[in-house]
Amino acid sequence: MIKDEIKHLIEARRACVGVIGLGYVGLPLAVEFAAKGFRAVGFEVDAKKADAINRGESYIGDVESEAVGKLVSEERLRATTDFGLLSECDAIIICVPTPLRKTKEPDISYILAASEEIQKRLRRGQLIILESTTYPGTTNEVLLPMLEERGLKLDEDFLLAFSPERVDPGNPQYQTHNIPKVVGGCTDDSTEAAAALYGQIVNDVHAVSSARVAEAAKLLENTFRAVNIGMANEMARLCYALGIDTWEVIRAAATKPFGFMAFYPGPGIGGHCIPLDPHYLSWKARQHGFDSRFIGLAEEVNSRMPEHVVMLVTDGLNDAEKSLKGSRVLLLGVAYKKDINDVRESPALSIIDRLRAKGADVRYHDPFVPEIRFDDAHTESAGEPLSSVPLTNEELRAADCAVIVTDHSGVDYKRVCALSGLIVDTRNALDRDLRRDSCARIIRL
Ligand code: SAJ
Repeated sequence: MIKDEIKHLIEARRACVGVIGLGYVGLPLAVEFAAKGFRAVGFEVDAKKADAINRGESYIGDVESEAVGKLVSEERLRATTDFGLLSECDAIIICVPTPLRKTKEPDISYILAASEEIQKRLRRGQLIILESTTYPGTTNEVLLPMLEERGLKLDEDFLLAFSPERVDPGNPQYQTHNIPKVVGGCTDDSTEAAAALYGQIVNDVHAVSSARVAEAAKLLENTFRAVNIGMANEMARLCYALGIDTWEVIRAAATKPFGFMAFYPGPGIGGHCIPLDPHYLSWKARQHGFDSRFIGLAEEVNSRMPEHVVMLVTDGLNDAEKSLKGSRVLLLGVAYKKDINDVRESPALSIIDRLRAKGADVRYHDPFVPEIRFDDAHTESAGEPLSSVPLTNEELRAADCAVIVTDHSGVDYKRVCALSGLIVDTRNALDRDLRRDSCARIIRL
């Protein structure tokens, strides 16, 4: 039974572990296995990344270059663009992106490319695991046929499983070793072998009965967030209409010690998980004639928050007898969430585009993001980059409206309150004292 052969190699830590994709998921994973004594080989299509790793340089915030350098010098870790080396790996873990197409349909092209590379070198005795977030059925319906195409058979010759990634970049409390790992194989042997592998680096492995269950669990986790954030955003628009302070309402509800989990309104949702993952689930549901309305509704509410923010700015300027057209609007923060530099799917991009479409002179300050570029989805801004301006007193005084889009910790909100005439706070960044002592008109989401 190859399950026993693979488990033996794993338990003896003689298994060679290959990781395809050395991004914020793959690199920490490869480093964890290498640090536990396995030989880890990272496969990258980007030679610059592979070279950096082999020089002992990390380009991922959560991975120290010193750790990489030590493991590379001990020949425990190496990176390569030569996918021919996949044949040497006893376990291969796929950690590639799963974006959406412009039609909001799944784009599994990266998974297919990685699977083709594996298929060419697949040999008896290998354990293949997919970690990339994808719709239920991908492992069984897409990967398995590809891997069996050349005559090798599941369970007899190779094992195949899915295990969702749960990396939370920058999280000081949860790293790979203490985030429970869900594992689901296409067969029981696959589940058992994959659980044995992750059991070497993770304290808690949660085995489920199939790859589909594991794929669906991941999508539930992130759809849960998107739907609840959507509820918080709808509550914000409702409270605005009723003249009630949303944040005070949520703070009060959160005193309930059971049966409630606080989510907060914002300018919209960004990142490469929450805005995208639910569409993988709804796409698959539609293939089975099922309309997952919560996902669609959450998307509708969340994607309209930039429009709501622009309305707040317009209302605030109007009350000061100013038109949005010709007004200078200074965005504070453009990253998709606080204290990071990632602007992927950031609502700030849509807010800037909408403000520009109405004739506003838009600037931004973000200590983490020196420059932003717009894709062709942002019609008013396509092609022309925008650079972060220094947060000078002059900049603050000259703005007709300051909009807090990302509540970065390092911004001097006291000075913002002292020098701004109108502030739209979409993140509850200004506490009660700041609001009380400020002469600015402050509109909160
Ligand atoms: N957001 C809100 N209100 C909230 C929470 C988030 O508007 O109450 C916004 C954020 O500002 C951001 C977007 O939603 O624009 C997504 O925020 P997020 O906190 O979900 O952060 P992400 O996108 O980095 O999500 C990742 C996910 N991790 C993985 O998929 C492995 C998610 O499952 C985690 O729960 C999340 O990190 C986390 O908790 O940090």
